[in-house]
Amino acid sequence: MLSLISVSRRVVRINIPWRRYSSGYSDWTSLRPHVKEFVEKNVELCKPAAVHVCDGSSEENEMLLNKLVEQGRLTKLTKYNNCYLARTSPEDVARLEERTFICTPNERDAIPIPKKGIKSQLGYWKDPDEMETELRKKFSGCMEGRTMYVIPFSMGPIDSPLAKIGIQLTDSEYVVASMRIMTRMGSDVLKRLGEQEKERMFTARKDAFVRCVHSVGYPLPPGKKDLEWPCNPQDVTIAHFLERNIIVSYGSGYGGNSLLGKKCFALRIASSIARNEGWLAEHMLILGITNPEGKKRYIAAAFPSACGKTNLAMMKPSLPGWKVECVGDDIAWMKFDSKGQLRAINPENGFFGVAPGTSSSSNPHAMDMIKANTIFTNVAHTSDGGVFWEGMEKDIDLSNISVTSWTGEENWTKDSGTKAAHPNSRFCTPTNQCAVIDPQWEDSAGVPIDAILFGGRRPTTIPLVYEAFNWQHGVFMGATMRSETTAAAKLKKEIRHDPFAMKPFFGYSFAQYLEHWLSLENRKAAKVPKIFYVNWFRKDADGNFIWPGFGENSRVLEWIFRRVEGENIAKGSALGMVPKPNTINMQGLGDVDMQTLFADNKPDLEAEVEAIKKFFQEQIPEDLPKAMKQELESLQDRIAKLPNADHNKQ
Ligand code: OXD
Ligand code: MN
Repeated sequence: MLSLISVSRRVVRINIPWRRYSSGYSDWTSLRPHVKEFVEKNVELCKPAAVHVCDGSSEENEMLLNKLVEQGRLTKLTKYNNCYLARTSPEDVARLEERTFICTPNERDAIPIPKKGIKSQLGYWKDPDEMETELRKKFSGCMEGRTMYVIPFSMGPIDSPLAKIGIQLTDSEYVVASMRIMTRMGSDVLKRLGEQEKERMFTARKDAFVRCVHSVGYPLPPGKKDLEWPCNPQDVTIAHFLERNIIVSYGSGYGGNSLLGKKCFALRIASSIARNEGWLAEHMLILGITNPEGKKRYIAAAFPSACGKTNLAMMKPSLPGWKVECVGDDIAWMKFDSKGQLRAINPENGFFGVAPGTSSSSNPHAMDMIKANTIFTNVAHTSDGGVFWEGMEKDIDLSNISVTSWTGEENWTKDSGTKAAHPNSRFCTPTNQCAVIDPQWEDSAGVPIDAILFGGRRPTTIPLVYEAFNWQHGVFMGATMRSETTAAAKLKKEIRHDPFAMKPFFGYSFAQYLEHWLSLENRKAAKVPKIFYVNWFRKDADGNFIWPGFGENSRVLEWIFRRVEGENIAKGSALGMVPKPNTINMQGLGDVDMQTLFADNKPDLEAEVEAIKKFFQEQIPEDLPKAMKQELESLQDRIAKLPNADHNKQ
């Protein structure tokens, strides 16, 4: 077994260059024995020049930020309070799905085996032993000349029974500073780990933390010059060892590949743990919605990237008297409580939001919250010490200031023919800075979930909103989610399958994932929530969005709220239950072509069924649950019964 991921009990005596720093748990002697062993083994392999155990203090954070500024990796943004800008290598700007692997002895447990000759769209598998051998080579001496940081972190409020602890080793100060925003990080987590061990003394494994190892993959032997943004783009590998709860990431400093608490732990590893323990780890925002009478409900919603999840999570409702509050914008961990109520926590402690498109009109709360304690990455820099990106044109007067683009192009203008900010540029901001953060967002029991929304970017075919007939149909709706890629992601727009918005984040086979979702309905006393599908992006014949979106989406949330309350305002259609005429509140909203917004276009729906059929046949030819085949057949039958012209007029 390789030292990188070994959990053997052998104690290795090596001379560790522990860097004593500040107070608390930065003293390595206080580490729990199995944490110490995990660190020691990786020190032996990676050979860092120093080791620093992070205590999470503000002094430590300041020290790291100063170091990053001195290295030229962060620029202080003088216009705001304690904000910084990072510019990565242009080769290290996004998640790399094709370099991200689920490692299980049996391929079928990681991804459904596709039809012969077809490439799986549902993840990448590698044999764990082969992957270990590959990683051992990469990690051998990879931290030479650098400090290894030991980051104890909790996904979820530290005292929550739903929370899970991880320990990440990294050689990137940017990662430490970002993990401090995105997770609960530091000495308190090590303390909690110790308590858990005492609690679990006779019942469970003692080493109950997820092991995360990250390196930028650019060692610094004596005499070698560092890079402005160290990384190793040719060699990026991100591996998840499901059976041992281990994540290893090499070669990239970009957040999606290096902040291992987020997609790697809270989605991939957690979804697999959740399946084994009977809960759900999902790519979903969580919001609380309160009606004018003061009644509150919570909703979880899954949308593929670039569908406005963060905007919806913090939306300012246009409907008078309604309030939306944010619990989280990206990930939900959900579990049925003893009364059968589904409860959710947001395992994160920060927002890692896409900057372009965020503006005072699309997300005013986000624009306010990012003015303090934020690390921006790959946005443009203004000469007055601020930031700029595509979409901010109305928020900032550029007439007297100059803009330096994310690549360092000075005096950038909209006529430069380049982007000011990278399309995947980000803000990384503490959650509690959001003005509409929900008062219960850190409730250790989680908030009660009464509705689950799926959605996508669909210019045709899919109505503004529809509801599942039942749980099985709702699971089918999640399984068949499709969304248009944005121009930012690809030049040619296409509609891609993205089941449950989890395509890049499944921690285990999608076929088994479906079985797990289907089984929840049969759990003892479980009250499964209602499931809905929304589409803000339907276009008219001229290519214009029909629905105004943003704050006006509160009208759709109102309809969903009323359905949860049991109001008789839905009627059957081919896809599911749609609003009865005039049950969506249109007061104060000008003319909207509701007829086109809800039109069942038979040829489009037939094409949809064909696309789903092909997806199932090619991607999950052997392991698709029977219930999904039944749902597809029923959908096909309902569509066949539609008249040949537009029907279902509002
Ligand atoms: C994200 C994503 O970064 O879904 O949240 O891509
Ligand atoms: Mn996401």
